Amino acid sequence: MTEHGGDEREERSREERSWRERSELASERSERAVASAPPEGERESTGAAINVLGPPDARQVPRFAGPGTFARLPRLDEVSHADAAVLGVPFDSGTSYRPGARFGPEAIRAGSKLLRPYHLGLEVEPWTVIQLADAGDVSANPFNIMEAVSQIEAAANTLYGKADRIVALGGDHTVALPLLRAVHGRVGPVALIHFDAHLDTWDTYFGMPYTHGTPFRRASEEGLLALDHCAHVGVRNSVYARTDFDDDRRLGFATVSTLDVARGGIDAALDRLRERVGSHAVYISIDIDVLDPAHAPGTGTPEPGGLTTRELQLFLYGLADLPVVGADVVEVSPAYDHAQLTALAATSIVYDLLAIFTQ
Ligand SMILES: [Mn+2]
Repeated sequence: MTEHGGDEREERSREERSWRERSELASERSERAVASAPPEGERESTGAAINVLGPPDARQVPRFAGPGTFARLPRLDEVSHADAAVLGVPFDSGTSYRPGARFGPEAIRAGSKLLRPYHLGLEVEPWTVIQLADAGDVSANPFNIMEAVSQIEAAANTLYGKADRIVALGGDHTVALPLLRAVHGRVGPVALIHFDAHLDTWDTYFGMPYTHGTPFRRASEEGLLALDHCAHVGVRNSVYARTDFDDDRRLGFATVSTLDVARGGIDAALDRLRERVGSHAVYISIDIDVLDPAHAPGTGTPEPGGLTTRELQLFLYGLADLPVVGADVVEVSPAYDHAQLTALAATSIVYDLLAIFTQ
């Protein structure tokens, strides 16, 4: 910024200033930079929308300062309408093993401060091309799963009045069911591409139908999914029974296992996925445990032999031109994380999804 470049104090030599003067001036400059920094979305002149409000410029407001929203994007109430919104869903009462995904949204937001404006993989500046915003967190009852599911569905439906698409930050995988209900209400049945080490189409746990291992059986039963146009990617050892896959096919899914990816390559897997979804609207649900624990240790049910973060990126870029209507990234459990590995992986994936929304 140059608007205070003509300030008389700027022209005094640094040697003349006392330490106190310099300190005060630095503080004043910093405050002014925060107040007047051009959002990255407005700074660019690449033919993008002029009225898009983006994050503060990290060359003027350090990444570790500024708003606590995802990527320091504006809050939803700071923009009149968002093309896509990030929604935190801090709920993990459907977890079967290690809990803690209720702290996933704040970990992902904390990891997102490092994101920069240009997405190299898709050659786009997401902050500039479309209006993005952070819609905050859903308040979901941690002691009553049924009520929480209803609250998440209601929150998503309300949000759709102000944002066209949602990327949800889980939370455990239970939250995908109410999110799919809300998406179904807008566009009808969707082709679900489900990245996960697990099928999540089991019937019940301990007799309970709404858990993080059952959302997609419920979704299929409720008619939320385009039957026979859905797929799991990244399924691997260990599974309860061979018959799980028979049930799964009947519910409308094909499976691309990590061994399929390792043996046949990502391009062949992408061909299968694209053929599978056809021309249907696509919803992408990503359980962070699809990644190998080396890449994402901070999760509830880690399984060795998973995808690398880079392989998942290649999958997402290969799906970018499909009509993706919504997405979620779930099961980030920061208590089991190390050096933000999982949070940073999740952050980069959310960034990929927002970039896909610009396509
Ligand atoms: Mn899952």
